[in-house]
Amino acid sequence: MGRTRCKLSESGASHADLDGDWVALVGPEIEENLSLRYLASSLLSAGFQSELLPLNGPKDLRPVLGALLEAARPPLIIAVSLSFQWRAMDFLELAASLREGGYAGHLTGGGHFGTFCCQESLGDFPELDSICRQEAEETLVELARAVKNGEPFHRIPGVATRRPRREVFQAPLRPPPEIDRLPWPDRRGIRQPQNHKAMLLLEELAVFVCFNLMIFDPDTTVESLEENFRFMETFGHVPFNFGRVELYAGTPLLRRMQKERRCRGDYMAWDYSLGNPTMERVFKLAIR
Ligand code: B12
Repeated sequence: MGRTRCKLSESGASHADLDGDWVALVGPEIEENLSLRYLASSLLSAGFQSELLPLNGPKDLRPVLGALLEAARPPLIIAVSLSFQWRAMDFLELAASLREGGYAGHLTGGGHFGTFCCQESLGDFPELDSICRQEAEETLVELARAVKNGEPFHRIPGVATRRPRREVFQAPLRPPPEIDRLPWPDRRGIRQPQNHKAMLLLEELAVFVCFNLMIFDPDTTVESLEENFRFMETFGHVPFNFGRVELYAGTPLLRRMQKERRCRGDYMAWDYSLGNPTMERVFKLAIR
């Protein structure tokens, strides 16, 4: 079969060279797939690299299949998005083709449709090893650990799988994770061109916006300031102001800055210097 190649890291830079165990996250990437990007950041914080492989329609099937079957190191887990019911057949077709092509690793799925139809999907598609039901940040990490260590995974909360006699077994669901405790979604591949494209799209749709740009923050660099300037120049007709990120009570940023001993003042008005001395001078010239 002649395969079109889909470069791994199509959606942006990969975290590393995928020399360790990695998880392939395959799903639609129309705009940004927040579901997969939350899963990617949780995997990374548990030590698993991942790749996001967009499968936006049948034309992506062959390139994605090629990238997965020809990867220098096969993924520990291939996780397919079963969020959208009307797209489920594309992803299940991918699962079947992966098995035909020789992928012998763990194949899981997840998302709204998978959650509610795990019984039927696992019954009808022997290619799937498991389905992660509902919010899956913790479930997928625990599944990856179990698969890596060759441990049983059928009792991991949230996992549905087939038992030896082929009946589907659903472990109890877990309570949804606390959003504040989850790592920020992985936004690799989202750069200035995507933000500019989003603005143009909004304008086409006659949606008018204004901005409060926090161009100075504890970690501002010359490059990040220049990037913000390019945005202001390109969209100068849009109303905006700009300022510095302040350290408000109760925020994770204040906690971090206190831990790093970078705060001055007291709880009524914390102050700080920007980490980059050049940027601190620019800030003083621009605002103070
Ligand atoms: C944002 C959104 C969109 C955005 C998606 C932007 C993007 N790129 O992410 C846009 C506007 C593009 C969109 C389009 C559509 N959407 Co929509 N969308 C949503 C919405 C409001 C939020 C989804 C979201 O990001 N949630 C936040 C993330 C973090 O949570 P999550 O998605 O639940 O993901 C968690 C778990 O479900 C699970 N999980 C999810 N995916 C996967 C994958 C794997 C491998 C694993 C292991 C786990 C897993 O783990 C995640 C982390 O905990 C939901 C409603 C909802 N409240 O969920 C509808 C929803 C998902 N959309 C729906 C529909 C129908 C559509 C459209 C078909 C509408 C249309 N007719 O065109 C299209 C389909 C587009 C396509 N893919 O082809 C339905 C799906 C119903 C179904 N089961 O099919 C929903 C549930 C709304 C509804 N009740 O009708 N949508």
